[in-house]
Amino acid sequence: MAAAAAAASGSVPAAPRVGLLYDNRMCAHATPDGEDHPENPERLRAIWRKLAAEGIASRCQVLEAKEANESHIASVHTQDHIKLMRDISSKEYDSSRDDIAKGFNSIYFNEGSSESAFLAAGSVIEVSEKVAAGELNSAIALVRPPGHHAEHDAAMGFCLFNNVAVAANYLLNERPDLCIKKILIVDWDVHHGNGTQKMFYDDPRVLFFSVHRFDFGSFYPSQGDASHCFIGEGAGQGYNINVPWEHGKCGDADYVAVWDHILLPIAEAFDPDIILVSAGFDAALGDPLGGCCITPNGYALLLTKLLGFANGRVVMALEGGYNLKSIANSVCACAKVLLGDKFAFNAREKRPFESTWRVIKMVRDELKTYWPVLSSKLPKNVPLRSAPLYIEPYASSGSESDVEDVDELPDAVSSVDIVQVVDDGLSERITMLKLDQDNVATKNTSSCTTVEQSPTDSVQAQNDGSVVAPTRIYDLSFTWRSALSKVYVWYASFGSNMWTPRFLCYIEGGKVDGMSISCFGSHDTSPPRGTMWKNVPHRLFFGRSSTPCWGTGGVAFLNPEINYNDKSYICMYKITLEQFNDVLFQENRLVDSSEDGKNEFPDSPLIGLSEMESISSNKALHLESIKDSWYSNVVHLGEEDGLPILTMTCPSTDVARHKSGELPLAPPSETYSATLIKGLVEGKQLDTKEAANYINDAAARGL
Ligand code: Q9C
Ligand code: ZN
Repeated sequence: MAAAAAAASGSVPAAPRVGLLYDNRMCAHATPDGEDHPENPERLRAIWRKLAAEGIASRCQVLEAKEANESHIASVHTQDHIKLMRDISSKEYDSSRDDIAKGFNSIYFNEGSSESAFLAAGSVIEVSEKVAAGELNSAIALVRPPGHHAEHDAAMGFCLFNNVAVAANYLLNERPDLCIKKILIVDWDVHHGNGTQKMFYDDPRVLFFSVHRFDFGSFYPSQGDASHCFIGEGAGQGYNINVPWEHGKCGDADYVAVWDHILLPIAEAFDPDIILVSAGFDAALGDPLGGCCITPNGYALLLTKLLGFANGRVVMALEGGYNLKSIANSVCACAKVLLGDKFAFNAREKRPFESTWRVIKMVRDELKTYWPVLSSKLPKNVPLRSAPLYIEPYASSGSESDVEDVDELPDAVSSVDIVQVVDDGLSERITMLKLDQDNVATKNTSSCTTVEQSPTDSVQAQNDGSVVAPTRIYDLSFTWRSALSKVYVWYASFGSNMWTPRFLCYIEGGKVDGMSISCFGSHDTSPPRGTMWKNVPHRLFFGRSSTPCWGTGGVAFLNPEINYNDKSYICMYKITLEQFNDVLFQENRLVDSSEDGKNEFPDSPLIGLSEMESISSNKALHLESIKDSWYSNVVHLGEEDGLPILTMTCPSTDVARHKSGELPLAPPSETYSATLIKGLVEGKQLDTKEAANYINDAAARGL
C-alpha cells in the first residue's frame, strides 16, 4: 500500500526499514580453554566488521540484544533444560561444566554461555516482534549460540536454546494483537533442523521447511527423521517439509530449483503472515563443515524469492556457517537484498545435479496430497549435470578449507573442471577418460556434459536402485594406477576391517591373529590418510558358513537397503581409489600368486572414474564382471569431507537368497567375532561387553 501511495504521488518510495541486531555480549560463549572450534565468537565479529565496512550497518536500524524471559523459552523447552542453561555458567558448575557438556552431542559451555543463550533467544523474539508489528520491514539477527538443533530437553549441535522456535511460539501464543496466525520457517542451514521439526511437528500454524545434506542418513545429525518421509503428524501433517540432499556438492542452481519447484509453490498456497529464516550459512561455498557451494549471489536470490510472500516480512536468524569470509559475504548480500539493492543474478553454473531433480520429484510426490499445486507438471529436458567426481586437487596440502580465500574459490566444480585443476598427469587422465568412455561415445572434456551423455547411460538400472556395470573390454593398466592414486575415498568397513591392524593387511600385506592366510597388500602401501567412525542405517548381518581365511562361521555383510531402524557401526579409512581397488580385489579373491612369487592383480580397475560417477548418482554399483564373488557390490554410503564413503558388500540378489534361506545365515566364528570386537573397542565406539552384544544381536537378528 505504501508503495502504491508513493507511486501515485510521484515520490520515491521510502527505503525499506531493516533491523540489524548485533551485540558483542553474544561473543561471551566460547570454548572453556580457548580451544579452536568452528562455532566461535569471531563469526559474529567477522560479519559485523564486513557490514560496517560496506556501509550496510549504517543503513539499517541497529538493535541491541535482549534476554529472553524464561516463560517464553518454556514454550519449547523443559524447565530442567532452562534451569541448566541458566545455571551452567555459575561458579557452582565450575568443576562439572565440562562433564555436563560431554553429556550432550557436540556442545561446549563456559562462564559466558548462559548469558549468550538467553540473549540469542531474546534477540530473535525482539526482531520478530518488531517485524510482525510493522515497525521494521525485515530484520537480521546476528545471534549465537545457534538454535535449530536444540531439542526441548537438550542442547545439541552447538545449539543451547532453539531461538527461532522460541520466537515463533512467542508470536503465535503471546501476541495475538500482532495477528500472526501462520508462520513459515525456512531452514537453509546445511544441517537438518531436527529441534525445530520436533517442536512444531503436529502444529499446522507453523510450516517448517528444511533443506539439508542428508547423504542417505550419514550426515549430521544423522537421524533418519531428516528424510523427506517426515511430513508432520496429526493436524500438522503436510506442514513439515524436508529436502534431503544425497551428496555435499549442491550449489545455487540446486537450491534455486528446490525453491522454484517445492518451496515457493507451497509458500504461495500456505500464505504465511511472516517468514522466519533459520539462516545458517554453512551451505556456503568454502564452508569447512558443509561442503556445498552457495555463493553470496545465490543467497541473495533465494532471499529475494522469499520476499514475495508475507508482505516481505522476513526475519533472518543466524544459525551455522563456519568460514568467516563466506558468512560475512553471504550475510552482506542478504542485507543488501533486504535494503532493496538491485542484484545481477548470473550464477555461472546453472544446471542442478541429476540427484537434485530426483530429490525434488521424491519430495513433491510425498507432499502432493497436502499441496495439490505440487501435482503440476515439472518442466521437461532441464539440462542437468551428473554427480561430481572426487579428486583431491592438492593432495599435499592440509584439509583446512576454512583458511582458503573464498574470493579465490572456483565456482561449484563440475566433474570435468576438476580434471583441469589437477596439474600433473593431466594428459594421461584425459586419455583415460576417453578410453574409459568407449561405450559412451559422446563423453568429452568440455565443461558442458549433460545428462544425456552421462555415464549412467552405459549401465543398466536395476529395480533396487543399484546398476549393473558393463563388462570391461579394455586394458588400462598402464595408466589407471597413476590416475586413481590421486583420487581419495573413504573406505567404510563394517566387519573385521574395523580393526585397523587387520585392515592394514590389505594395504601392507600379511596377516593378524585368527587369519589362516596372508593378504597380498596393495601396490601403494602408504597408510590411510585418516580414520573416522560413523553409524549408518543399514543392517549388519552374518552369512555364508565358512571362509578360507576365518574358517567355520559366517562373515559380515551389510544389506545395501536403507532401514532407519538399523544403526550399524562403520570404521572409515581415507585411502586412494587405487588402494580401494586393491582392497576390492583382495576382498573378492581376485589376486593370484604367480610362480616367480609376484602378485598378479587384475589389470584394470573395477572402480574407475566413470564407475565412481555412476556410484555416486545411483548409490550402488554391482560389478557384473565379478558377479559371483561375495563382495561384488560397491555401495555409496554418503560423504565425509567432500569425499564419497564407499563400502563393499554382497549384491541385492544375495540378500534375497539369504532371506529365502537359499544361502545360509550363520553366526561368526570366535576368532572372527573377536576381531570385530577389538575393532569396536580400540576404535572407542563400545566397550567389550557392548561390542559383544552388538555382534551377537546382529547375528541373532538375521535379515
Ligand atoms: N562427527 C550448526 O550448524 N558436528 N551445527 C559433529 C561429529 C556437529 C552443526 C561432527 C555439527 C553441528 C548449527
Ligand atoms: Zn549447520
